[in-house]
Amino acid sequence: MSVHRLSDSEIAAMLAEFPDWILRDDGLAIERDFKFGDFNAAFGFMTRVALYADKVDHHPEWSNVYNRVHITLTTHDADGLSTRDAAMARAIEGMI
Ligand code: H2B
Repeated sequence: MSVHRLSDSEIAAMLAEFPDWILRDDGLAIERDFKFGDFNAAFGFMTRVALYADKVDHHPEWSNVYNRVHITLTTHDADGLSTRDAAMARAIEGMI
């Protein structure tokens, strides 16, 4: 399934909406680090994101070390960023 890839100005607008997310050096993904009080809180957050991601069929690339979670959002079907990443970032911001 091919998905529209965001233009540079659309990416700039997305970054303005989500100031805690940074554009990866290659411009193909956005990333954010999260820090929680402990592993339980971090994994609870990951569980909420995982259930949502499965429902909307858009999946984060992520890693977890104890109370830290690193999330990378990109759209494989667009070979870069799409509105699906903006929607996922928006949803994630509401799950912290
Ligand atoms: N997740 C992400 N991050 N990008 C995609 O392009 C994508 C996905 N595509 N999850 C979905 C699944 C696709 O592979 C399935 C077949 O709908």
